[in-house]
Amino acid sequence: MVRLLIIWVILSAFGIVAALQLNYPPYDQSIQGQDQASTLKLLTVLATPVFIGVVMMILYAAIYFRRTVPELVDGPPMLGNTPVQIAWVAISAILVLFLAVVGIATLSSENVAQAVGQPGRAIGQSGGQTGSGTAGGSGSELHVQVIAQQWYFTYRYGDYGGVETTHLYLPLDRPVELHVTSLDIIHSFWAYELGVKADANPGVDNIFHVTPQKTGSFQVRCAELCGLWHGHMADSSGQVVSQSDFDTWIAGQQADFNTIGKVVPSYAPYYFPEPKLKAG
Ligand SMILES: [Cu+2]
Repeated sequence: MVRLLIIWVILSAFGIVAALQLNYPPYDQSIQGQDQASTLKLLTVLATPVFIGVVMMILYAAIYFRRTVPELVDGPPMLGNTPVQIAWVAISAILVLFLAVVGIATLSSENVAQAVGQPGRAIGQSGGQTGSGTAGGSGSELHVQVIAQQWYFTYRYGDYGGVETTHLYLPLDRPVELHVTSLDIIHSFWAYELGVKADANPGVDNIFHVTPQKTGSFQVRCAELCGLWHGHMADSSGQVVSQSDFDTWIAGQQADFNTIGKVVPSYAPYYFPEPKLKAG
């Protein structure tokens, strides 16, 4: 038992060091993604000694309690082992209670309180402010509506006159409030590197918060089987760019939108399917 314990401690130490070295998805392109990665890291570090202990017990039993000749009798009945039971319950309780404390502390932290505390808040003003490239100021929260439809995503920027775009550009280090909805059937908006995965339902305004902290592109895909060309909805990407690059880009989008915007439905918190339009 002592020898096994020593081996377990040594292997667990190696295992924890290895678990700390790994990079955990969804990595660190957004603050929320980094939070998810560090939670995954914590769970992996805690689970490593448990996993190693279980594997060691299986190997030990397979080697030392192996039956060498065929026997048709049962082994001696074992009716519990008090020290093992106490250790088992105590270690499980400590791990679970520790995770409960971590979970409660995280839930009450500012980030999460902000994310869940404002359901149903009105999306940025529709109409108006069409000419301004820095509407809402560069430090304030940016409102972006994600519209899923068969079979692509479009985006409307509520703070910029509801301009509709085919690519998702987000400014660096600025909190973004994503309003995910659908034009037709159920989709799922999945920006993996940002740590965002949100149901996109017609008639529903599903709110998610994300703060990009690294420039670069990220994948956008649909994570809900949504018809024949569902796979096409994986063929899309977004960009995190500096605030000045974003201002230039959104100004160009607004110029384009001035001509096409007349035939696009007016900006709304959510939309409903229009079977007649689709059929015709
Ligand atoms: Cu879809």
